[in-house]
Amino acid sequence: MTDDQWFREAVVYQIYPRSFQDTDGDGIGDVPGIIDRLDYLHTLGIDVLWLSPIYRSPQDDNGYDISDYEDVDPTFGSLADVDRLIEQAHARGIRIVMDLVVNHTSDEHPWFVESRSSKDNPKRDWYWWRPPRHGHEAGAPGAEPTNWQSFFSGPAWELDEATGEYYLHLFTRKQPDLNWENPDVRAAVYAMMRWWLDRGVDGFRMDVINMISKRVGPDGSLADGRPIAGTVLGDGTPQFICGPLIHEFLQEMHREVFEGRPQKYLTVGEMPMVTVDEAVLFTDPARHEVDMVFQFEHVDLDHGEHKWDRKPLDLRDLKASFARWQEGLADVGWNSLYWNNHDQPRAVSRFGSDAPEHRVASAKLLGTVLHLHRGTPYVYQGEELGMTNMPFAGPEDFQDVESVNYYRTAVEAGADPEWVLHNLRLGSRDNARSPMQWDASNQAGFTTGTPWARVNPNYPEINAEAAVADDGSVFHHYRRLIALRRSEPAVAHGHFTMLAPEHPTLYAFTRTFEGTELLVLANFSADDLTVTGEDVPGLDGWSAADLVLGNLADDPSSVVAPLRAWEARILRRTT
Ligand code: ISL
Repeated sequence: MTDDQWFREAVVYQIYPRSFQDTDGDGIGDVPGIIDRLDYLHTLGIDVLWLSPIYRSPQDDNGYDISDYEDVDPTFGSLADVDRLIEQAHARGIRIVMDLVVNHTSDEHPWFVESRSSKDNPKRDWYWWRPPRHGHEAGAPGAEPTNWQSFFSGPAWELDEATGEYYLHLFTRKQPDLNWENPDVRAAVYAMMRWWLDRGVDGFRMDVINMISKRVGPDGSLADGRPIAGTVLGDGTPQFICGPLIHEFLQEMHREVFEGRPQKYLTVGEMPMVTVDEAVLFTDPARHEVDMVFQFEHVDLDHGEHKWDRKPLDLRDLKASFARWQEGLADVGWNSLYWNNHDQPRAVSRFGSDAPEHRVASAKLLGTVLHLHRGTPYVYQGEELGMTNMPFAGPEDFQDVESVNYYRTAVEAGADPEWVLHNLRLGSRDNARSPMQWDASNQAGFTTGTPWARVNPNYPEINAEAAVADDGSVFHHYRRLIALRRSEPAVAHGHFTMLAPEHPTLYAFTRTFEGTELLVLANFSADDLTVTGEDVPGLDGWSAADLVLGNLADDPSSVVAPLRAWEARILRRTT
């Protein structure tokens, strides 16, 4: 491995600053809070911190709507705090990766304020402005320039009354899309990125970066849209997912921002709907685009017709998806690995079991399976504690703009409110955003004030202080998984082979590297599971003594002993 591939051996921890640690009592997490918790993160053993946005923002989408890229929002602290964070993280060997949100800005960003001020403003073309649809009056139903639906409900176009034109917003109306075809926009973004690198950050997680190149024109198909109980908007995604200039833009970004610097930075592109074939192109080191992408296939498998329409997950589909990505990026490119982030429900409640008797084992099983795939694992704050989904009582418990919009539009369109609520409980992003549970004290040690989002009432039991003190906790299992990655090169570099793809509850695979073989066996169920030689060819060749890490208190007596409820084993041998 060359130094410029260091990210392959790294483990990244995602912080959602708003919910991590508050220090000033305003109920919202802040940068000094992150600094206070660096020792905890160092104990866990992670290499990189990715911070969700802390830039100045009206917080319409919790900071993914940025009004000043070169300043910190006062709720999170100051630039001086960030400098201190960088310095103190680096002192512990931890790198800092910032969120880069440049598909759109806030509508309060000075660029947009100028752009909307008049049709002939020099920055007009920095965003996507269009007149009403031919033959329609501005503001009339269906007058939007295209029928595209925004990701957060409703049309993707908003009328600006003053100039009579519409602007494009793939997300909320307070997140207008930048026009990347304008070279001045790109130059401004690259300059901002260099400014952060000069401050000492170590890379970027790039928000919806595969949407920056668009064909703004054709209507979307209604049939393939994301119908939300009766809306008749179209699916614009074929026009802006991995659009025509995307590779050109990313290569230019690499040249303009990263090339020629003494350090290899980490770049990860968030790419909804990206395919394996596209991902190979994006992550081929020879093409200089990004190191890895966040793809969504495995977290969309329990979606029905649309994200809110949930269906039970079939483990065979999950394995098939992971196997396809492992194989697709085996020779060229690289995978990112995640169960969780700030947009996804909690993994243990979704892929494991949050029943009290299974929570710890299944959370450890999920960590085991994920970290043993080939790719760079991401741990989302609280995942290492086995934090669970929230017990939401009613619609008033939801705060996220996506959830609030969905509830309103679906109920307005006639959907049964109980059904909508059920979907929100399972799928709302608010599940991931409840405050980090630090200890059993008031508000879980997150804040001395009133937390901006409710603390999960299970914090007296599930919290970091208790986990660190308990050698059998999810925390220590994650610590061991990360340590194993350090001591055993097959974890980062081994060749991946999926076994028993058709088994409904067994997740089994091997990793092989320079004479070492790892075997991972995991029981995705609460029933005992007997693994046979048919599932795992050559099973007799393994012995219980090969066990390097299990997830239950007592190790199995033999390798053929049935896997117990949510049991996961990692075995190792040399050939
Ligand atoms: O969370 C989603 C829907 O449930 C996704 O569609 C999500 O919006 C998509 O993955 C893009 O996410 C990113 O960009 C959004 C922001 O709201 C998310 O938090 C961010 O991760 C707009 O900036």
